[in-house]
Amino acid sequence: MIRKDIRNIVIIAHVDHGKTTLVDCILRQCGHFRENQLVGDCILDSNAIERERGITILAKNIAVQYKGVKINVVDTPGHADFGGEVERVLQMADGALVLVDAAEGPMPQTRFVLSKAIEAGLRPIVVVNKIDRPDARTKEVVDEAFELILELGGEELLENLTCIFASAKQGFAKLSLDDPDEDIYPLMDLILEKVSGPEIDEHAGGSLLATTLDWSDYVGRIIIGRIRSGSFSAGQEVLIQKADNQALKARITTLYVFDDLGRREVIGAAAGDIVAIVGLEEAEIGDTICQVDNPVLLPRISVDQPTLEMVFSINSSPMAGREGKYVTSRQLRTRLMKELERNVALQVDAEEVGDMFRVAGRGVLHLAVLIETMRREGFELSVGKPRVVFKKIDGVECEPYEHLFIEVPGDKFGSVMELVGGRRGELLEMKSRGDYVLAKFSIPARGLIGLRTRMLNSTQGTAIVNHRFDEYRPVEGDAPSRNNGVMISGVSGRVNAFALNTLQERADMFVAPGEEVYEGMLVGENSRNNDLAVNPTREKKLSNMRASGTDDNILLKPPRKFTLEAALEYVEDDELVEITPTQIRLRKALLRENDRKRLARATVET
Ligand SMILES: Nc1nc2c(ncn2[C@@H]2O[C@H](COP(=O)(O)OP(=O)(O)OP(=O)(O)O)[C@@H](O)[C@H]2O)c(=O)[nH]1
Ligand SMILES: [Mg+2]
Repeated sequence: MIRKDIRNIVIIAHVDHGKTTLVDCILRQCGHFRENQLVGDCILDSNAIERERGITILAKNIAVQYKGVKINVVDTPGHADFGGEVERVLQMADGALVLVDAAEGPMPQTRFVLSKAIEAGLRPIVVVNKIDRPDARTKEVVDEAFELILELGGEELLENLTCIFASAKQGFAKLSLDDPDEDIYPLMDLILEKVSGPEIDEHAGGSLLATTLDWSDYVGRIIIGRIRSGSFSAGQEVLIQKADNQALKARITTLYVFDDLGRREVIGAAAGDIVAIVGLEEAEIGDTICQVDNPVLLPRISVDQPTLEMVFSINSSPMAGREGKYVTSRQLRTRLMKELERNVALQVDAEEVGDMFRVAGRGVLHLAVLIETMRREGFELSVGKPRVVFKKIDGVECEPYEHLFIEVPGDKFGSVMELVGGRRGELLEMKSRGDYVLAKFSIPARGLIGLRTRMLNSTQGTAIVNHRFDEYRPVEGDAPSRNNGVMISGVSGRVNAFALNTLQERADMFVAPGEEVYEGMLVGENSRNNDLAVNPTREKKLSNMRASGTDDNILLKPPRKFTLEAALEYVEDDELVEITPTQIRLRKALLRENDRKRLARATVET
C-alpha cells in the first residue's frame, strides 16, 4: 500500500548550490510561523559555526503541510567531508531534489550525491537553482545535468525526468523559463506529483533503521529514522538489533514527528513517518529498532571510516591557561568522549599517551569544526599536523588517493600543473569551458594537505578546488613538505617594529608590533628553505625609550594571519598549532637541547 498523505524528500547538491536557502524558502511559504521566528537567512543553519561559515554541517529535518499532504524535507550538507551523512539520510526519502547552480553546473559533489541517490532507488527531480544569477547558463546546465544522470546509469529515469527552474533566494520556482517569477508552489506541486508516497506494509511488525543521531543534554541520545513497517508508540518496549547479531531490549520514552522547524510529541507513528525517538541510549546508527515479539532485520548502513587524523593534546605553550576555562588533559578527554556520542564519523583513541589523543575524522574541515566548537566552549589545546590514515590491505601498506577537480582560467593552468605535479598528482582529464580549464587529477591524499591555500595564492584566488576520496593504493614516495623554512622566536617578549622591519626583508611575518611571543613560537616564513631563529623583540639601540615598539618611519607589511584550517595545513611534523578561545599560534613542538643552543646563539647574534 502507498500512503498518500505524506512525502519524504531529501535535498542534495554540491556545496553552496542553495539547499538551505531553498528549505528556508519552503518554510517561509508553506510553514506556519509567527513573524519573529523567521528572522535572517538560512534559519536552518542554526549553530554558530554553520552561521559563521555559511555552510551546513549537520543534516536537518523539517516538515510542512501542503495541500493536505505532509512533506518531510531533509536538508543535507554539501561539503565532501560530510558526504557519508548524506548517503545515510537518503534512506529516509523516496525522492531527491538535486539542486544544480545555474552558473556552476554539476560539480564533483553533485555527481557523488546523485549517484548515491540513484543507487538508493530515489527518483531525482533536477532543480536548476540561482537562475537569477547574471552569469547563469541555465539551458546548458540542464543538458549537463541530464548527461550526468545518463552517465551514472539512470537511463530509465530520463524518460520522465523533470527539471524545474528556481531562485531559492528570490523565492520562486517555475516549470518553464517563460513562466512568470511567482512563488515556490510549482516546486511543491511537482513534488506531490512526481515523488511517490511511502510504500508500506501495514500488517508487518514495526521496524525502523537508525539513520541519524542527535543529542540533548536533557534527554541524551535521540535516534532519527523513518518507520519502514508497522508502527511504534511512546512507552513501547522495543528490540535494538545491533551488529554481530546482538539484540537489546529498551523502551521508547518519547516519540516525536517533525513539524515546521521543530518536533512535535506524538503517542504513536506509523510506517512512512520520519520520527525522533528518545530512550534508546544503546542504539547506534545502522541498528534496526523493531518489535520485541516480531523482530525484523533491516540491511545495515555503514558509517564512513576516517581518512585523516590529528593528535590533540593540552596546550603546553608558555602562554597556556591565560584564557581558557578548560585546559587539563582530563577535561580534554571528557570533551572528546562526549563528542563521540553524536559525531559518528569521528574516532578518538582512548589510549592516552603523555596527554595526547589521536583524533580521526573525515577531513580537515570535519576536524576543524570540532576544534572551533571546542575553543568557543573555552578549551585550549594543541593540535599536530594532520596525517592521512594508512591501511594495511592484504599485507601491503596503502594510502588514500583522491580525485582532485580544478577549475581555473586558462592562463593560470600552468601554475596549477606545477603545484599538483609537485605533489604527485596525475592529470586524468582536461576540458575547457569558455576561458576556463576544467581538470581532473588523481593525487595521494597526503598531497592535498595544504594544497588549497597554495593554489589560491598562485592563481590569485581564481581556482575552484574540489576533491573526493577515490581509493586506497600502495604507499609510494614521500609526503610533500613545506618549501620554505620558518622564523622561530628565540626569546619571549613583545614584538618590536624595529626588529620586524629588519626581519621582513627576509620573511613573511606572522606577528605585528606589540604582540607577545615566546621562545619556540613561529613568527614568520623564511624566504629560504631553512628554519631560522630570530629575535623579533629587539629594540633599536639608540632609542631604548621606545619600549612599545612603534616608530613612525617604519613601514611594515601587514602580518599573515592564519585561519584555523590554514594553520593546521601549514605546520610540519615537528610543529604544533596552539589554539585558545581567541588566538591561533604556531610553534615548534619540542625544543631539543641543540635548538636551545642555536636559539640562544641566534639571539645573541641578531
Ligand atoms: N543569486 C542567488 N544566490 C543564491 C540562491 N540560492 C542560494 N543562493 C546563495 O548561495 C549561497 C549558498 O547558499 P546555501 O543555501 O547556504 O547553500 P547550501 O547548498 O545549503 O550550502 P552547503 O550547506 O554548505 O552545502 C548563499 O550565499 C545564498 O544566498 C539563488 O537562487 N540565487
Ligand atoms: Mg546548506
